Order: sequence, then structure tokens, then C-alpha cells
Amino acid sequence: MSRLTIRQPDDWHLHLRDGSMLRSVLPSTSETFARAIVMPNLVPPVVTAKDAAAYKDRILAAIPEEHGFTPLMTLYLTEDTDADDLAHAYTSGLVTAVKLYPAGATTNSNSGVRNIENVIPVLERMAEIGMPLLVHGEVTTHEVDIFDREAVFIDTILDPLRRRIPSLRVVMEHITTKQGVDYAKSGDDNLAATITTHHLILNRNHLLVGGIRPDYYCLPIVKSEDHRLALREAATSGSPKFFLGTDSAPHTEANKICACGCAGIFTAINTMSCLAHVFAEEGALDKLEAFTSLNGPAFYGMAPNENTIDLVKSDDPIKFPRQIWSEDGPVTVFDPGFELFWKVEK
Ligand code: OTD
Ligand code: ZN
Ligand code: ZN
Repeated sequence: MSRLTIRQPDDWHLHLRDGSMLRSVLPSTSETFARAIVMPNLVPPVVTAKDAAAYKDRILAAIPEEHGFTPLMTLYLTEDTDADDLAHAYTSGLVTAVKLYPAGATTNSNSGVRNIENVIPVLERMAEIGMPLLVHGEVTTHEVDIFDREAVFIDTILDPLRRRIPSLRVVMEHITTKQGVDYAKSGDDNLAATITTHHLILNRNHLLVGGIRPDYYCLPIVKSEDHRLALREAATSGSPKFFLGTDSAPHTEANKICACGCAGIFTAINTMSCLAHVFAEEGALDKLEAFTSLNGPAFYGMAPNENTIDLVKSDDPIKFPRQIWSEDGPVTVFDPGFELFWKVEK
């Protein structure tokens, strides 16, 4: 197969940042994707309906005129979140979901939740109104090894929480382990999971063997090969439980390549080419549309996009820029480690 037509994709987990970085990275997404769930981990974070409305306006102002794009806003859950403000943000259509970051789990997550007990009333309210909770599923306990943090989170936080509030709709964001795949599969219709492009491609050898690769450093950290294979199986299975959340997370080169480099990989610009490559390798191109364009909207109760895109396989490798420019400095584009041949045509 050398041409594949699919419904226009959506990105169910994206970091757009703010200011000049927002203006630099947004077109890479809005060129190809119709909608994206926009992460609220700005500094300071997007906590209230008012914050979300203002951020949405800044995003809308940065969309190139020729692109149609809808940002789906999220609120950052804190132990002080006001349940009425959050419920109103959802029922009025301003906000699509709420993001749970365990405090300290990832970039700009210091205002996150320290003790889940303190947010139970808000989560119960969300369950009542059907508002999805998007979870960064890693414990931050110092004793727990960074490679085990997802599995421990599932056992000690997520599973007890779902038993306590079974009607809460939950998305396990950017799962990276077999345990994450198995847990998502074991849940009812209230549970789903996003998978990133880079976790389908990288294992921890790519990060660490032959010299450290700061451009492959992200959270949750890339795992061993058996976990990567489990993710590939899940993503290409067609199961409605799994859909794309790129977690494209731009940082300037200076902030990534230094003594304490930031976590995050900028994949927005070549994600669809990478995914077509992965799905073709797995003999599952017929499942790509479900992963990028159908399963996400179905979980969120939205219609899939009407427009289509074509993925066209060329004979010669496609050249993506190695970096994109921002006023704050260059941002390195994800290098999948192989040449890309699938090009998006709209
Ligand atoms: N992971 N980097 C970032 C967020 C994600 O956990 C995440 O969602 C970021 O830079 O905002 C990252 O590695
Ligand atoms: Zn996260
Ligand atoms: Zn993220």
C-alpha cells in the first residue's frame, strides 16, 4: 500500500506552551491535526476557568489563518481546586477535562496533588457530571525506582481510586509499560489510555547506549524493549481503549542539553509520518485511523472529524527540519532513528 486515506487525526495530549514558543510550535500541530487536548502545565498552571479562557484566547490568536484547529482545554487539578468553578467550566463547554499531576512527577508539576484524599470531593463531582480525569500515572516517592513508578502508581493510587469512584471517567495518559496496557484493557468503558509516538519507537537502550541522548529524555522515561512491544501491540490492535496523545513537549536546545536537562520530546511535526512507519512495520496500516482519528473522539463523546488526510509513501526519504526556530532558541525535532517515507497530504 502506498496511499492511505484516513479521517483527520486529533492529538489527545499536547503541550503548546505560551508566548513566542506557542507561536513557534502550534503550526506544526494545526497543519495536520483538527483538535488537541492542550495540557495546562504552564508556569503558573491553568487552574481556573478564567485561566483556561485566557489561555484559549492566546492559542486561538496563534493559529495560522489557513489552518482550522480547535484547542480542547484542560484544568490543572490542585488541592485547592474549586469544584463549582471546574464544573461550570465543563458544562459551559470551555474545558474538556481535568489533569492530575502527582506533585513533582514531571515538568512544571510542583502545584500538583500531594495527597489524593484532598481531591476526592472534586473527583466525585467530576464523576457526577461525566468530566474526564486525565492522569499522569507515576508515583513520585523517592524510594520507588524511576522505571517502576508507573506500575506502582497503578497498584497504589489508580486502582484504589477507580474502585472508590467507579463512574469516574479516566484516561491513563502516555502509558509506557505492559502493566499500563494490561490495566487499561482490564477496565470498563470509563477507562482508556493514550500512547505517544516516541514510546512506540524508543526503548531505554536508545536513550543510554553509546552515549546519553538528552533529546530522548522524557517522562515517563522510556522503558525496556518488552514494554515498547506491548505498547505497539496495544496501539496497533484497533482496541478502542487506546488512542494517540503525542505528548509533544518542546524545550529549547539550551534547556535540554545542560547539566540538568528538561524532560520532553518535540514530535508534533513528524508524528504522523512516524506513526505510519510504525503501523506499516506492524502490518497494521488499516488500524492507524482508529488510533489517531476514531478512538479518541469516541471516548470523549465527540464526532470524528469530517475531513480526511492522505498518507502517501514516497520513494525518497522525507526531509524534516532538524530543529525549529523559536524566539527563545531552537527546538530539536524528534529523530526516530530511521528515515521516514510517509508524507501527509491534505
Ligand atoms: N513529559 N515533558 C513534559 C510533560 C510530559 O509528563 C508529561 O506530560 C513537559 O515538558 O511539559 C515530559 O517529558
Ligand atoms: Zn505526564
Ligand atoms: Zn504531557
